[in-house]
Amino acid sequence: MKTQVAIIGAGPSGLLLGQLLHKQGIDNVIIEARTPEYVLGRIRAGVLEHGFVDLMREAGVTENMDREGHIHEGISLIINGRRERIDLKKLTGGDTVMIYGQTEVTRDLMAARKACGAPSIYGVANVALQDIYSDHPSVTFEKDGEQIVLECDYIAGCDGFHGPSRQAVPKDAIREFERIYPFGWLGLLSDTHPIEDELIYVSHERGFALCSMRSPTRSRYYVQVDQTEHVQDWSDDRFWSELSARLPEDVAAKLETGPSIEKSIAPLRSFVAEPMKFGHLFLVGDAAHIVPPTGAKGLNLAASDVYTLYNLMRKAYQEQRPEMLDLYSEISLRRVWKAERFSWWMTSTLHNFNHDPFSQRIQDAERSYCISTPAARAGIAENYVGLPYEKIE
Ligand code: RFL
Ligand code: PHB
Repeated sequence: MKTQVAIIGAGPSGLLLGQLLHKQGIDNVIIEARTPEYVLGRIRAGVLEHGFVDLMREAGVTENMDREGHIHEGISLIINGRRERIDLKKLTGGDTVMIYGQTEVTRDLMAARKACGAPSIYGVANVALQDIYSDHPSVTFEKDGEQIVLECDYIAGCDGFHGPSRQAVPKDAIREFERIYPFGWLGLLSDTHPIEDELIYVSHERGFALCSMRSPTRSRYYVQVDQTEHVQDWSDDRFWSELSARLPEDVAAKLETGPSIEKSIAPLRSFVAEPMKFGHLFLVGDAAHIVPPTGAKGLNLAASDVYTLYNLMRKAYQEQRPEMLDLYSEISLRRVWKAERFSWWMTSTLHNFNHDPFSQRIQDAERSYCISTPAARAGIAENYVGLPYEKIE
């Protein structure tokens, strides 16, 4: 089997890259370890930057998003009972975010791929990357017991944090930066009306909480929990009462509770691999970097990697300038580290830690300052809506 770009992973990174390349006539094959149903069952992101939405538009996959996505012009921060709205639109001169779930994005991209007939192979096993530093790399894998060799010009490793692409890189060619946070997020999805029209981030003495949503009838809530907690110890009732306890009384009074559709605990981690290109292999999205979810940046960062790689691949194939691909790491990492910084800052400021007295006072000051002036709020807004993508000349 032969293609131009072998894409490992059919999460949002792989599917979006595949669709954009296909539209430009650049041949690609996507291989995925799981089934489509399994991929769609993972409940993750809900907030899309406008850059993400623009890229979906370029891929021609916005029909459902335009109909069902909701534009949000602001978010609220409630810190020790003091509430401030961050007016995203006003503070950024017109930018907003879109509420549309990762599940829906993935479903739309899967449907578009099926409709255009580009090949995706689900349920593959024993994926291995070969000869990444040569001009003729390949990906080998098993499908239904048959051994397949996929020859290609380039490999896009879109296989998430635990996938084989990053593991295929020689240890002395890669540098990894990591921070693990001493807590996790317990998330609950329910078919209940969201507590308010906009997202609310809460910093409370009992811990962080987030009120989010997927639609006007579907809510997504999170509470900070100790990393030793187990989801089976959290009945729906226990979750709802903990969430209520972290909200101001007037807000908690509006909380509509109901049975959970999904409930899970996610660990929080910051991680960056440098560089993101190794010979003919490119790491994209979670395969290269992880952010804690507090800044809503993970999926959005995956999209900016895709934007950069897609545009550089166009230069390589359509203008015969393959050397342009050497810029991939440098351009991607500039934006990655800014999003890492913002996600680390949101996490560090809004969650409870076991701080020493000095660090605790500094955190108190940060919490009080960050919502206190229009300039401080503007910094949050600018990062939350997403920093601009670097144009590729
Ligand atoms: P994914 O989604 O992990 O997809 C990788 C795919 O690769 C497949 N794979 C393999 N395929 C073939 N062979 C193998 N050996 C393979 N090994 C793995 C996997 O099965 C999978 O299908 O990575 P991708 O595409 O880079 O997308 C990244 C996003 O999923 C992630 O960054 C976001 O979900 C993060 N995130 C959020 N991001 C946002 O931008 N806004 C948010 O509001 C937001 N909220 C969140 C989040 C992540 C969360 N969790 C659970 C970590 C909320 C949460 C709770
Ligand atoms: C979500 O709706 O799942 C969500 C929203 C905002 C975040 C993280 C997750 O910062």
